[in-house]
Amino acid sequence: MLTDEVLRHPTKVLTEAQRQAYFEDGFVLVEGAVSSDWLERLRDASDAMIARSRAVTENDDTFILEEGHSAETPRLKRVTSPVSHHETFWAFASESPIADAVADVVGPNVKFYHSKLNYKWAGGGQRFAWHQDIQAWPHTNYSPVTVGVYLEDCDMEQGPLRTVRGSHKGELYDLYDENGAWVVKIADHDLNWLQDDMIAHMTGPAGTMFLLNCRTIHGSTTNKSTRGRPLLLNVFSAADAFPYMAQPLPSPYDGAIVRGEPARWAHHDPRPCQIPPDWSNGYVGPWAHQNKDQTTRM
Ligand SMILES: O=C(O)CCC(=O)C(=O)O
Repeated sequence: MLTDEVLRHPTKVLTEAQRQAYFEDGFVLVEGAVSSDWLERLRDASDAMIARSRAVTENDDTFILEEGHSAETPRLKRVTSPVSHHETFWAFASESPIADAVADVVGPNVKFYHSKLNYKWAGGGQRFAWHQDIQAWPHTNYSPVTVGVYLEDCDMEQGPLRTVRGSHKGELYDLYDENGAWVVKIADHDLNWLQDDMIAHMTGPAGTMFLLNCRTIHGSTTNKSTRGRPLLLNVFSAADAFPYMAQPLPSPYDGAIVRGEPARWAHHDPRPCQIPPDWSNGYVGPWAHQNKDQTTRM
């Protein structure tokens, strides 16, 4: 659905100004978007996952471990596809107002794509180099949007997600390095135009939500604080956007329609998209590549 058509539908969760900001900037940050009831349920589900991780000693399909992880002191980078592992995460993705917020920016027909829970543990945590998401999971159009929700307060010390304002309107960059390795990182020389005042930090109290367009350049630094930064990320698209490469984070809910109706016609955006490695034999996430080069511009 084209933006003009989306705008003909009144918003349900965002204000009109927030929706305009999303289209203009490629993201929007909304404090107090998630109720305390949902937050409590999500934290309980997260605690249950952390408890399960105590029995885990190496990365597997569910847990990506942070250095120093042990049964006594769990340290997680990520729970992959939380919707596959705890019913609360799917209930939140499908029943909570976040899917309505997505409808506000993609139109009334909304499809679920995948989810992840990035912890960024206290005193370290994963950093993410500047990148765009859509090259990792190309779709027939650029409606895919990630909804981020902080389960705890997140300030500048905790390595909040940060975005480059308006970058969704620019080009898609090469996420392979000069040796052809998939590094999920935009090369420094491609970002020589980037100024500090173009960068927005997604900080806020627990329950803060942001919507991030799939073309928007974003990243985050390490967590220098003594507090963790659990960030739940759910990706949705308009129902008329169809992925054409293997799903990197499969779940039983791939392609589930969470609002409105399935599409009978695919919508195609003519702008080209880079193709990722073939994930059909398993996904290798950015942590496998990005922490090798700590000098790179963040
Ligand atoms: O957790 C973060 O800070 C960034 C996550 C991210 O950029 C991604 O998963 O694409």
